[in-house]
Amino acid sequence: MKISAVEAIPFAIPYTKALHFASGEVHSAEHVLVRVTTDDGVVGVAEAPPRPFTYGETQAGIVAIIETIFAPQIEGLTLLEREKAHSRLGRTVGNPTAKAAIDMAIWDALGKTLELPVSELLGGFTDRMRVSHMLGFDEPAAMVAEAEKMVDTYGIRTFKVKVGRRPFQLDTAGVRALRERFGDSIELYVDGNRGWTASESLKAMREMADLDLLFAEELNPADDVLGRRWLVEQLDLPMIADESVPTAADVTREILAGSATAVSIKTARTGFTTSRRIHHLAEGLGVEVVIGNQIDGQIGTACAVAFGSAYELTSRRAGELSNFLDMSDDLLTHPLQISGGQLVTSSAPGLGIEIDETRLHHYRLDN
Ligand code: MUC
Ligand code: MG
Repeated sequence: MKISAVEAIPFAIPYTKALHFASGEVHSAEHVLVRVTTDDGVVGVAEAPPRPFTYGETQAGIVAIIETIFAPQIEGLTLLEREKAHSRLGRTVGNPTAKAAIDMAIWDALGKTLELPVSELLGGFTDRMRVSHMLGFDEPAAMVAEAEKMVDTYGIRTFKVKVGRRPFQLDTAGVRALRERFGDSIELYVDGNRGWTASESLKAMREMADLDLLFAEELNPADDVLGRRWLVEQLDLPMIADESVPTAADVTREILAGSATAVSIKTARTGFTTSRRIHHLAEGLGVEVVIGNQIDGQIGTACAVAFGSAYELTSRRAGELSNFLDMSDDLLTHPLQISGGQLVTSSAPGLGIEIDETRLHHYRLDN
């Protein structure tokens, strides 16, 4: 049960379809595979997806901080000393995805050691989640075509539409086209990735007032505290905080300040140990949560569905679990399968996933 090694392996897998949104774009999954090995030979895995435009982490930076700062702090702890690991990683400010991947790899190794699925160790509420698909910037007709493919192929009926362009009509036209094509057979919400000002956000949301949106996420800058509170007061739908709440303390501040009314939980950003704290906090504060996607590959998605299905609150809404569909390949021996609009969490020990060593050898950047 004692952790003997923490490794950080950079890899890159191209996307077949790039995702464009207000704060950036992703063409290749340049992630870091984190492997935690114990003295009795158990190996836990997770992946860290750097989002330089959001948190300032880069692939090289994640490898460096894990190898030089985090691994020496974690090696020697047992798999049950997760709070000690959390406390030691917490001495360093920032670096959310590097910390989260170490935390989740420890949970995976613990589940394998105890021969229990992580999702059941976390809470065991259900074994599946409905899936929400993210539609990046595009022409309205192309967005409708992509949504049709998701409905027909995977049964997905919830869509998060990226917005935040100028003029805002570029985005509202796409959302309207989706509602007109599918009527009330789909759920729709929008995510601005901080692209608009508060007043642009209000104008855009008013233009979409008849489109029955579920949520609006991070429409204007995270540090525009008063603008965000003003928007919450004007809008009659939950405002999700995403980039503005990378920690549990940020969730407390945003919700109590009245500048958000719902929270995106991303396991890629807060692992299992901190996501659990955020879940409990959201439950206590009585706010909705959505399981978000940090543009995860299949390893990260397995983590997100394991966490999301563990609790009633996190499994109530569709989780963002489908970005991996746009990758040309991945690292798992058994690819995740979305069908009937749902993703089932593995019932095998740990995260229930296995790394394909041939694929890892092919895509890793350090050999
Ligand atoms: C999202 O919900 O914002 C895009 C940027 C990022 O940090 O995460 C993704 C998805
Ligand atoms: Mg977001």
